[in-house]
Amino acid sequence: MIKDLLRGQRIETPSWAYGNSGTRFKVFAQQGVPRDPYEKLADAAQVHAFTGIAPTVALHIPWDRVDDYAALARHARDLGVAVGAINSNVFQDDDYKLGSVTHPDPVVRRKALGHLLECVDIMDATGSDTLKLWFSDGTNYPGQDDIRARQDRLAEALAAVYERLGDDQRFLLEYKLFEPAFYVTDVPDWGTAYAHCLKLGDKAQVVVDTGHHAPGTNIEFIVAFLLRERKLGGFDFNSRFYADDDLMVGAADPFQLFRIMFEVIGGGGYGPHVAFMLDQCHNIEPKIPGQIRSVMNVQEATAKALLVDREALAAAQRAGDVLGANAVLMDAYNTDVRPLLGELREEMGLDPDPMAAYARSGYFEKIAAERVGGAQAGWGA
Ligand code: LRH
Ligand code: MN
Repeated sequence: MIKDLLRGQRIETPSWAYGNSGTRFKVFAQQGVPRDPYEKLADAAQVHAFTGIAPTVALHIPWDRVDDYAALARHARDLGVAVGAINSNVFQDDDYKLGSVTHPDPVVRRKALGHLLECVDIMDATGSDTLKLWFSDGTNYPGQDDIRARQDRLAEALAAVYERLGDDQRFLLEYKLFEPAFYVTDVPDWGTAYAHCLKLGDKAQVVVDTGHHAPGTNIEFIVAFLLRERKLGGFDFNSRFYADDDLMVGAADPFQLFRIMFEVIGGGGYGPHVAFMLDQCHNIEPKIPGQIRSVMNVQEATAKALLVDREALAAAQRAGDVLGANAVLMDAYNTDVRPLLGELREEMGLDPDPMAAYARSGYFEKIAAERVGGAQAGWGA
């Protein structure tokens, strides 16, 4: 039973995790980094080949811009993966200094909306059903712009994108407390994202990036609430010690990831209608192993969450047995699920140890030798 549920797990890796990334202080280049979206897909296919549960890859436009998106989607299929969410980018153009869809100048707003609609065209061309919208829009000083007017502009753009979506398509609106804006961020929290999506309809849902909250935020509460409202569209999984650190999911706080997956499973969110996406940057560690480890971290947290004895938990909760209820959850969390997952991988025809199997495969040595010359992919920031 639990193995069947784990066998059906689907985690989406981000194309940008395979490219160079860093901080404002330094972007460290690495050997063998892809030079184009085709090579990024090839690396993502390795993560699926060794974990068996990472069959889709999120793209980011323009970082993954190509002449023929249908050909790119075919290339993905030939590699055994598929194009997942299309991520818009209205945060790197000089015109967007004061905002994109919320900019005071309607000319800039129209340009930003044009990009969002282009991303829907790319969904049509690649067969993707999900558009992920994150806006860096915000202000840095009180008085810089009118908070309410910016919300009106945002709502207008979201309505236009919503209108353009096909019947089987949806968009996920991402919120973030701050950065790059440091006074007001126009979509700063789940409530703002939820309110905008509620007004629009079922094709608009909220994505929870686990690095986008104020310290101390109970993220699993947000997850439980959004699931109850049928407004949880997906996750951008990563982890952090301080701010939007974009570290490997589960690395900084594996217990939080377990609590999140516990609420996902309990709230009916463990299924194809919720996108489990990674959104990470491997600034210093090797990228493909970093993604394999991240997928395994989500898998381990999921296995532990599936092990929770929910009947015993419900009984303890009904009885007001605080310690008993907590113990039921901690028993599952403290269970070593690695032997179970090793068995599952063997039953799936995979090596029980994906990290060791990838290291033995020689793939890194191959790409390090082949990918010489050309411009390594990155954020281009
Ligand atoms: C913003 C964000 C968003 C992406 C970007 C790569 O911080 O989380 O999801 O577009 O990272
Ligand atoms: Mn994100």
